[in-house]
Amino acid sequence: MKRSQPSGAQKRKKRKEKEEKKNKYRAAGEGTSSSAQGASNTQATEARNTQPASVAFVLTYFNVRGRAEPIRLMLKDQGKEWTEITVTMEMWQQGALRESCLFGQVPKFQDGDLTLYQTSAIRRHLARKFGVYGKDDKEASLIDMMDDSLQDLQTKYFTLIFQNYDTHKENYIKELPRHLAPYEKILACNKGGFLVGKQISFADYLLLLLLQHHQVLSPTALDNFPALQTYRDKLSARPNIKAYMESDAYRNRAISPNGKQ
Ligand SMILES: N[C@@H](CCC(=O)N[C@@H](CS)C(=O)NCC(=O)O)C(=O)O
Repeated sequence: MKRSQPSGAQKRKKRKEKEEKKNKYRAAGEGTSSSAQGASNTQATEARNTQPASVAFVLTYFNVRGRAEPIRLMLKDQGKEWTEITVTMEMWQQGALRESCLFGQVPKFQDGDLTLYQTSAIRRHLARKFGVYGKDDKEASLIDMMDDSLQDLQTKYFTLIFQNYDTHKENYIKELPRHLAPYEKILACNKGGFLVGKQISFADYLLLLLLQHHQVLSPTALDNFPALQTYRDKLSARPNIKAYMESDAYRNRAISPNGKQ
């Protein structure tokens, strides 16, 4: 049987419904009308208010450090402003935001008319933009290598936090020196004081955060790693990083959504 074609009025109705759905998401996402975002709205609004008109960075993520923190840390260290759209579980579960994200996940990052997903791509995009991707191709490749290895460590850490914290924490801490040793070796050799070369790179932001988070997990984690300690202190003393890490925005933002750390 021939299916009946939707009439013009039906088509218009469908279009209107679609538009309404989109607007609903927009309002919730920007946090201007949704009470679900609570305190985080203030942060997003503050960022918007202090942002020069020419800056159009927008980061969409949950109110945790998680995968977004290396992005935030790089933006802070480089003195950039951005608008933070804080996603609540309630918003996420509604589904419209998830459906609007290319791979159904956040972080989402907007740089003007460019929308990016995938943390690594976002970080590398900003690193190229800010000139923290090495002085030449050789350094860039070494930075990629360091960052990929750090992401391996981050994945191990996330697995512990999200999947088997109670049963595996002790063993994880026992194994940790083996995972930190390569960075100790690199930093002891590199007189530039960074993972690669003589200037900070996007990989350094991830290492600094991983060191901090592992020290929360195990306060003695760096005891036998003098070069890592010096490195942590040096990076943490960079004025913008110091100010950020002493701020409530950073301190009050949980490392993970399940409270494990
Ligand atoms: N490979 C992706 C992974 C992103 C990812 O796992 N995002 C999580 C938050 S950290 C997420 O969106 N979870 C919600 C979901 O998958 O429904 C990236 O690095 O950006």
